[in-house]
Amino acid sequence: MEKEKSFATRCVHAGEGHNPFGAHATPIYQTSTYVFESAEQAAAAFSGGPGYRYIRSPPNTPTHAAFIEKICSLEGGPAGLAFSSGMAAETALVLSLLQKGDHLLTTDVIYGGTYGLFSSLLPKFGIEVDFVDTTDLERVKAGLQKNTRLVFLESPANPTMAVSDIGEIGKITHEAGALLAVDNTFATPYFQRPLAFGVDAVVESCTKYIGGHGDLLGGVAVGSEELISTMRRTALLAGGTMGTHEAWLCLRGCKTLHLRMERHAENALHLAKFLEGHAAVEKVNYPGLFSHPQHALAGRQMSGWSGMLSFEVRGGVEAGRRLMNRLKLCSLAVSLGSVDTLVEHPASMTHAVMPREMRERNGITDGLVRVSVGIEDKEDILADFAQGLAEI
Ligand code: LCS
Repeated sequence: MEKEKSFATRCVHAGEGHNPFGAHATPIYQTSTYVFESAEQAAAAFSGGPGYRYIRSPPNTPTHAAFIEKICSLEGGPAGLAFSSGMAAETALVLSLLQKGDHLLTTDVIYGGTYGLFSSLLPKFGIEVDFVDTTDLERVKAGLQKNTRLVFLESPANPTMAVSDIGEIGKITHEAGALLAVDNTFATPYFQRPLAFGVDAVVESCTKYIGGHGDLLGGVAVGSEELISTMRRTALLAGGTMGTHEAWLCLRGCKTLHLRMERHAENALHLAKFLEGHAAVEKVNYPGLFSHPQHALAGRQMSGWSGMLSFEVRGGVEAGRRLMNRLKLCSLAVSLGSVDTLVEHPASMTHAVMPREMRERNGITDGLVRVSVGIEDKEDILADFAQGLAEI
């Protein structure tokens, strides 16, 4: 579908409509393999020709192809690939671009699973990894080495919402001869399109806002045809392909992405302001607040603040635990980006794998509570936190 259509129209229409029998909704092509009309046709398909071959082999199925066309249209990239999880997308990215002796420079506030992949798996393959504060451009410059092949950012970052300057880091990275990848899970293409800043690859966990309803596991990578074709070879060999039903759920999720993200962001700002004014709250991390250290930068590179925030309760970990145990409407759970509000404790849950010293240095304190603000009525969410925080 042509790019000129507005984002909302592309959410609904991009990738759709290539259906036989006039099916209105894209069908779920629940098949593992494909039948060829001749041995010659099969040989051509397996020697790099177009078409479907086998479900692990991109383009996987027509359902996957429809989802990839839609997400590429939303992220503004020419090519994409769907994975069984966000972690599978990241793994395929690093296995495609890095080899023994290479260096990966990444950010020091990052999802715990990504931290684990980079800090414990990659060094096994002779890949050096450094975590730096990427909100500071000087540290990024200082962190680049002769053998740096990839810089990997998460912005806004999980769970402190730290925002890194994607455009500037892209320039610095490219001058050093490396590539830049951005994890766009928190902002989604609705609020941030890293490829427009010259980034080489976007990866995203579809488990979150893309699926949007907390009922699937998936991931995606979008980038240049050259980069994605390298990843296709890795994905074919390493596996980690998105399931067909998940591709269909992601395709459907994208159709309401623009509506959901607006409400997530409206509710998150409302809750962030309430928490910032609450006597029991020490500090709120939300890019939409003037108190956020990169508020101005976030305003330049994002078109909205998205639905994630974190905050420190006065009284530290014990007060945080009391709050989480008292919440009634909001659920205590990891993951994020679902229609309902989820609350979790990064230090003991999503980021427990990170050494305490690194967590403390980067603001992932024991008292930090993370909220994935849902699309319920904002006053109901606020009332739940008000009762949870009362006399804490
Ligand atoms: N990137 C970010 C920013 C994430 O937050 C996550 C998962 C991933 C990648 C990995 O995606 P997955 O493989 O789970 O699809 N974040 C989680 C979180 O904060 N709580 O539970 C999972």
